[in-house]
Amino acid sequence: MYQRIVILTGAGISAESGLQTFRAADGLWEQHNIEDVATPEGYQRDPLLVERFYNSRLSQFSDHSIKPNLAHLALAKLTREFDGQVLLVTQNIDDLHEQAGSTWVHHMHGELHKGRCPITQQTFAMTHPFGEHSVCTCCLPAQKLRPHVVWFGEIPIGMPAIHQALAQCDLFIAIGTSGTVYPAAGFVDEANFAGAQTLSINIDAISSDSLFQYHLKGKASEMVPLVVDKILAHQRVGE
Ligand code: BV8
Repeated sequence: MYQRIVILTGAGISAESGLQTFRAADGLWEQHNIEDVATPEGYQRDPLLVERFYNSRLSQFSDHSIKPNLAHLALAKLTREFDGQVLLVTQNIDDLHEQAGSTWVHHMHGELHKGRCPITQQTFAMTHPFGEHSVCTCCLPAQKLRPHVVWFGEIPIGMPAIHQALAQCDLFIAIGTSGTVYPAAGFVDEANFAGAQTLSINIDAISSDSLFQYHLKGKASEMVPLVVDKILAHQRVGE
């Protein structure tokens, strides 16, 4: 049935694992202005505030209560068992796809568990919270690491590879994303242009639903396993 699949996940796939989304009533952006915590200007203006924002998200993982849910596990099964090509692109900076067993995850907005040297752009696994003690080993004097995260106004990671996969895909599935941030929100247009089938899975109806041929309304942990089973059984999705 399908040969080349592109999957885009957003904060909604991690919601059932206990991680806040961005735009829910109790979401991350309700407690902070995007401009203050997710832009280079905000980091320049008040690095301690931004470090506190990302350290609070890092600390959620310290008690190991945040685990992959059935949606993450189903996508890992798809990447293992599908006999065609799957590109798993996530807007999320958590590592729940990797914890679920997905081996090749394209973090287009970066990764929470990595810091980046502001001089060399080299990335480092975070062993301490962001701050004076998290410094690079590639410079003298050592430089304080910034979050390895794509902020608003910065260019997402690996865009050429994503555009190429979208141009060739025959199925595009967006899971748990509000479709409000570009360029990710425009991927469905590229998939439609490529003649792919397009499916969105979301607990709510969202404004970009009309751009998708199919929409499954429900929790990712319930819908994604069903869709993965259909794909592996060589059935069309969305019907
Ligand atoms: C760029 C990392 C240039 C940080 C993030 C005007 C028009 C168009 C574009 C722009 C514009 N002005 C500025 C722009 C560009 C800007 C942008 O799009 N702004 C928006 C606000 C208009 N974009 C950028 O700046 C990007 N860079 O454009 O560079 C360029 C581009 C290409 C090539 C050359 C140059 C960079 C954007 C990256 C910003 N960084 N994250 C961090 O994580 O701290 S964005 C952040 O929000 C996330 O990463 C994610 O990408 C984004 C959207 O969030 P979602 O994942 O969708 O989460 P949200 O809470 O919104 O929604 C959750 C959904 O899940 C909901 O729909 C909910 O119903 C659903 N859900 C909840 N629970 C469940 C569920 N679904 C299923 N099951 C459940 N259980």
